[in-house]
Amino acid sequence: MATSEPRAPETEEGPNDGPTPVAASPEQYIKHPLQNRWALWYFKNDKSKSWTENLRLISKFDTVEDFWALYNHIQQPSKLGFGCDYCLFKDGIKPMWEDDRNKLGGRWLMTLSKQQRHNDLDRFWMETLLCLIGESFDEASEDVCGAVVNVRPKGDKISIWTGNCQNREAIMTIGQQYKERLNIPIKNILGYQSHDDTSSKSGSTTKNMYSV
Ligand code: MGP
Repeated sequence: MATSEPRAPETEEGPNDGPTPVAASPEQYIKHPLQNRWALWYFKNDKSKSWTENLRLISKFDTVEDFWALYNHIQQPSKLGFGCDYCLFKDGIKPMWEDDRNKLGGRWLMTLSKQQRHNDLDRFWMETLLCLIGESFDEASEDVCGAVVNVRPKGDKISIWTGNCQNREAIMTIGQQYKERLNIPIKNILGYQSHDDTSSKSGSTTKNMYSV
């Protein structure tokens, strides 16, 4: 009786003489792990809600491939509405001053001019993300908690948050390498401010603890 099972054709050479199957190399199917797992947050300024309620977790990732999948799926900062933020933080650290791993810390703050929204904002943010997930600051990368982009009418801001504002050496390494990586002219000064000072500031500026 005929069977519907597909059968290998029988040749004179016999069934085992075909091309030797090549095992796929792990490079072809294993995603490239990152040193840390990261969480991307989105802040939307809804005035009827508290600051904390406006903060939403978008997604977490721990491989290069999943980072790009997420990055390519979401809007660039320059397309966000005023008052919105993205925050990329190490898994387990909430993107707020109050988190245990932020409360003694501070941030390298880059303030952009209004024109830079078109020229630099998206490029700088992508480079900032790559610095974080690529652990680009040598051992000082341990001190990094996350990064934030704020889209604001008065000028956008990008900052790298670190965990302890007394860790001068790590903070300076991060500031210097970040400035180089973004190709910021030497004359443009980046300042580092403690969250303590930022959260308790009375005027419009916070004093710099460090600068590069
Ligand atoms: P912002 O969003 O960091 O900067 O802080 P923005 O909008 O440019 O304002 P500016 O004051 O720097 O000119 C805006 C406000 O959001 C703060 O004054 C706080 O009320 C609130 N806020 C911001 N952060 C980062 C936090 C935080 O970590 N925790 C809490 N509780 N409130 C925060």
